[in-house]
Amino acid sequence: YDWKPVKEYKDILFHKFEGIARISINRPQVHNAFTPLTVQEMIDAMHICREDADVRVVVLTGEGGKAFCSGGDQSVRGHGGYVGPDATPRLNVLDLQKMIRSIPKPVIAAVAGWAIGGGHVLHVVCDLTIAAENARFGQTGPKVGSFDGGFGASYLARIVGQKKAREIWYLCDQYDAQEALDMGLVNKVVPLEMLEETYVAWARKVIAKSPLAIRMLKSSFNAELDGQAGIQELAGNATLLYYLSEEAKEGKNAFLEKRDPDWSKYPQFP
Ligand code: 2NE
Repeated sequence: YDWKPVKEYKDILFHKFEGIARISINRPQVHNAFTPLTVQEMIDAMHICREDADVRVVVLTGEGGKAFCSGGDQSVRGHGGYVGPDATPRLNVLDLQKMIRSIPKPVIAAVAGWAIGGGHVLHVVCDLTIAAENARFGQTGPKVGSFDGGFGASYLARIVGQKKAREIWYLCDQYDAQEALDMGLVNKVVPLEMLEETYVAWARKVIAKSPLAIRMLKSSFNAELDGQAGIQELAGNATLLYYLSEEAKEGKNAFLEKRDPDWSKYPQFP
């Protein structure tokens, strides 16, 4: 595949091919653990993916074939969060999780090797997960003095059920790709060497569908779970569609032309 670099970063690689953007954590020496800088770069790349109309699907992955992501880099964990070059402790991965959820395009996690701790939560919040056979999943928070009680707990429980989610967090066991598939935690398992062709094939299938229908579906799935923020997303899409209508344009035109709007021209449905 002819992946073209989009922008240079220190901790991540960012490529595009056809309508697919690929964000890949590039810290294989620590199993792709993230620091505040890694997350800041991923957020920047996600902003670009949101604004770029050519991008229809985002793929999140990790370099090296041995890890998707091993969560927060424990060597820079300080008093109150993970510490970057500005010496401020941060948990900015929570902002990244929200972006993955709210970007109006499907995000596919392509998991080879470890998806552990905060790295596991990252794949959980993605729309779809394709796992290589060597993938290993699990949470470690209670072992290393951490936890994610947001999407990492509640959304995980929506996916695998309350009992299994509590098991995952309370025991901190690791699960192989087949176990993950069996509990509905991933969509598909493929041999490692087929991971790239599989996520490209899945992305192409999504890209062949109506963009607005996919956008509406993503916000519809989120709306039920995300409370007011979820309803805001879905309602924002309803406003987008309404702005495309002649009826909505009549309101704006009447205001600008300093006249009363004439709604009688527009069909009323039962
Ligand atoms: C992933 C796992 C189980 C792999 O084990 P193994 O034995 O295959 O590899 P090893 O030797 O542990 O790791 C290779 C190198 O990567 C570093 C290791 O320290 C090691 O370095 P060297 O000894 O070769 O110098 N490494 C791996 N993960 C790292 C990490 N997260 N931070 C810094 N260095 C890391 C095993 O490596 C493992 O259990 N890793 C730790 C997983 C973990 O606990 N992550 C943090 C969870 S908390 C979190 O992510 C979080 C949250 O809970 C809430 C908000 C935000 C974040």
